[in-house]
Amino acid sequence: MGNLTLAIIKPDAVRQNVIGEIISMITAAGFKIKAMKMINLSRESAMGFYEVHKERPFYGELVDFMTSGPCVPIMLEKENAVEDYRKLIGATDPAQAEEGTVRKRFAKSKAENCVHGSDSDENALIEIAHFFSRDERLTNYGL
Ligand code: IDP
Ligand code: MG
Repeated sequence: MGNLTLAIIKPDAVRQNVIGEIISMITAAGFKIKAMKMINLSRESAMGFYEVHKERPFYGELVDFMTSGPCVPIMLEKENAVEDYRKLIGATDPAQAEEGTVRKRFAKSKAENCVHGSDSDENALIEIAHFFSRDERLTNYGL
């Protein structure tokens, strides 16, 4: 069972000024912050990060959205991190998200849904390495 995941507080949540509320929900759920920063993603970086979705009809819209303002990538540690964090954020479409989840509380649409979460242990490591250098991680975990 992996113990790391990559969260991103997306530009729509930064615009709503709810970075603090979302981090509070994350830490209250037992996650430890292992690396964090606020950045403006370049188009190149956003396209690379979402490369798995490049054939999807919403890819262009997704890259536009993710480069529309600053976002906050966060490396998180907890036992069963990937699954537990995805439970905390709720379904991709906030209309489907359960009460008490981050997306139910703050997301406005399926596209602008406040937060990202890795979908597997393998992708978590790839995504953490996309944003954080060895020096930026409190724990290197051999990455
Ligand atoms: P996830 O973020 O819950 O893992 P994915 O299916 O991996 O969802 O999609 C990645 C991101 O692409 C979503 O978080 C959302 O921002 C955007 N997205 C997903 N489906 C749609 C859609 O049907 N229309 C517009 N944007 C979408
Ligand atoms: Mg996904």
